[in-house]
Amino acid sequence: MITLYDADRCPYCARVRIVLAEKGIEYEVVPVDLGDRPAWIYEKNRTGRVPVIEEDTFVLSESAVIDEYLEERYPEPALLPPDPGGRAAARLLISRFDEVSRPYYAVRRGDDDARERLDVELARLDLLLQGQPFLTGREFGLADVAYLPWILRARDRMEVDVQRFSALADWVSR
Ligand SMILES: N[C@@H](CCC(=O)N[C@@H](CS)C(=O)NCC(=O)O)C(=O)O
Repeated sequence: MITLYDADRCPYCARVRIVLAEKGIEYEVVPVDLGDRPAWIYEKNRTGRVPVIEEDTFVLSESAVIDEYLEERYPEPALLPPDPGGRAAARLLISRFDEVSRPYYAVRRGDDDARERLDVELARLDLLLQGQPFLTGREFGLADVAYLPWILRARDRMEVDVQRFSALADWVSR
């Protein structure tokens, strides 16, 4: 049984919860209070951050790495495209996620121009989604998982109007 060290509000944890749910993997949750982090979490992850998964003696951190691990260990349903080019495109988007997270956290801090900077990135995603239903093509996959938790939180908690980007809004509904 997989254990997920988790924090409910954490979008990186949401990435892992989504993949676990998509693949129907049973798991148990150990909630970690980020406001009062237990010392033992540093034994699971030297950065002290969540998510972390554990299975017997195997312990793994970093949401994107965990998601790729789950994809390899539980291949069905596939969350990466079947062709090498499609897989590479998904990994490229995931590795460039900082382009969205930097302005996202800047909005959260209330930095000047942050909302405009986030809009530029949302417009970029919108453009991509005008040509295809999901970020790397016809099927929902790891790239969508990597971005969705932040888009939902921007919409629901930061009053970012996602409806201004119609392809992006359709993708969220999908
Ligand atoms: N790069 C990490 C980031 C994880 C992360 O930043 N998690 C936050 C919660 S959303 C955390 O544990 N923060 C505590 C801290 O930074 O001290 C990943 O993708 O898993």
